[in-house]
Amino acid sequence: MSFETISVIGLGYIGLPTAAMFASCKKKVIGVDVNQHTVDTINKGQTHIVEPELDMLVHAAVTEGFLRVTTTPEPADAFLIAVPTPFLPIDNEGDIPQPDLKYIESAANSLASVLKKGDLIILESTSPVGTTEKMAEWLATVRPDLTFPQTHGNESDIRIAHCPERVLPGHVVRELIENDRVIGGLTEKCSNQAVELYKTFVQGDCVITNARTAEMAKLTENSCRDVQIAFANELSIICDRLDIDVWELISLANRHPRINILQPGPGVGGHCIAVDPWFIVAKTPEQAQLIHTARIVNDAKPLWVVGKVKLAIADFLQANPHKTTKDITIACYGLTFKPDIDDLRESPALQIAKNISQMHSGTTLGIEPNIEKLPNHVNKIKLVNLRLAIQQADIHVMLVDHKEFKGKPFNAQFIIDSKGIWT
Ligand code: SAJ
Repeated sequence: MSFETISVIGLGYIGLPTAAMFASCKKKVIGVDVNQHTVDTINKGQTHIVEPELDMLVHAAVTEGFLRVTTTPEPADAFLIAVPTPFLPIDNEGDIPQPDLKYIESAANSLASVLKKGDLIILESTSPVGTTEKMAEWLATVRPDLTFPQTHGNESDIRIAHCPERVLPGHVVRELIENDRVIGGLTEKCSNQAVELYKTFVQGDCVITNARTAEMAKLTENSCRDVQIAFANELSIICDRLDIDVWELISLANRHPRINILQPGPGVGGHCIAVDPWFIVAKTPEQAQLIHTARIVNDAKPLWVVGKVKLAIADFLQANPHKTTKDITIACYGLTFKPDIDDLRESPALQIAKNISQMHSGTTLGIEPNIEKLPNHVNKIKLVNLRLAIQQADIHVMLVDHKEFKGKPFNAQFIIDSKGIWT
């Protein structure tokens, strides 16, 4: 089977780079996204995402005619679905968030009308165990004229596989090429075809398993990291209580040949590690005790940082009795969910800065070199440059270790350093 035309549905942080990679290998790629602005931007050869090398790849793909983007699916030989899998709204504080599969369902329904015998469909979106099978059922219901792997095995008209993305934001293009891929076909034939498709640009190994294991592999990777970060975050709180420098402690412990503790921070953000472990907890709440606790530990860290800011305000007022809270300017350094990217999704730093700006009657400054404009819901944070913040702020809160902030740029009495780069 040769895949002449490939369609990528959902042109976000994963879909767009993946579409551009296929196009760079001179495949005809049809990108699909429901957002008209995204479609218009890409068709002009531009990108709506900051990611190294991506703008160049997309520009070349569009100008050379290999990538075209639309709002509705068109016929293709292979379809990759890379849409978000968020949570359903939570009714009560403390409830376990439940996954919302509506974007996968609507992507599947929209491509169903253009499906033809021999097509391959790959679900790349991070998904709770059982989603690929569910998607196959949805498709079979809409297209009773075609046969599917769940009923016709290797002889099915349509092939379906789960192949989770595993690339790290900031290194997406390199990791798309170099990382190994887990390929979970609903049948052996589905897996083999998916491997053939990815081998277009993947230099890593394409390892075959079944769809449920592939789904669980992705959730396991991110849960493992979440649990490890929770350990580091808990250590930072213990060390604060015991007056021990947690970063020195971790670097000492990591000299042990079998210890590799991660770094504490203001919390865990992004749309992956802060989300995916819940998919395991939601499915097996009785069994997933440690994974659940790690989520709670990491989610509590931003409020702990806010607590430290409150203490710093009290200390500042004690040291400056002629001043009131209104006179105090607090600077929050970094607002994205991790260093050197422009992504504010599920950012603990933004949550902390927002929280400070709402509780604090004085000025709250935000310093974010990767963002030009802040979203409306954080309109009490004043976005300024580093120089101005250093001049104006009384309390300095280090939240994201962007390269611009490295090598302590100033001396100040009141510093809360959640990343350990100024202490
Ligand atoms: N963080 C810490 N301490 C650390 C490492 C990270 O507090 O030592 C924080 C970061 O600041 C950030 C969050 O964790 O807020 C997540 O950052 P990350 O760099 O660990 O991961 P993501 O979310 O950018 O990407 C992860 C990756 N998964 C793993 O490394 C297991 C990536 O490979 C996945 O493709 C991605 O999730 C995804 O899309 O699922």
